[in-house]
Amino acid sequence: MSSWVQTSQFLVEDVYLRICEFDHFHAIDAPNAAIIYQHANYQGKAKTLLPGKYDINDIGIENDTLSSIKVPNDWEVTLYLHHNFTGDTKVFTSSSSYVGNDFNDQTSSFVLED
Ligand SMILES: [Ca+2]
Repeated sequence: MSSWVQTSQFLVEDVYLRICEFDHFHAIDAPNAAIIYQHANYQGKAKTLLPGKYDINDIGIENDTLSSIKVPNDWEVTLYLHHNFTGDTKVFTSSSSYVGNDFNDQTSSFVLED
């Protein structure tokens, strides 16, 4: 916490999260954030998220609707079929315009690692 750089980064993330909270429908591209989408091909409701662990119930997206994801290069996304990071998983290391028949409209929690 002693360096200016760290403090600055926290401020940027705080402002950024406020923007995301405000705009659920038109999520913004950012170099260090992921975007999850309600429909395939990056369509429908969207939510921009920083790295972290998310349960669908906590982020204002309906359960079992996620269909596509945009992530920066080298990120790892793990989708879980059920809440609380349980059930079958599927891992992505790049953006996916369709998460596949096995996970379409079935994700209930997920982890974003940068
Ligand atoms: Ca969907």
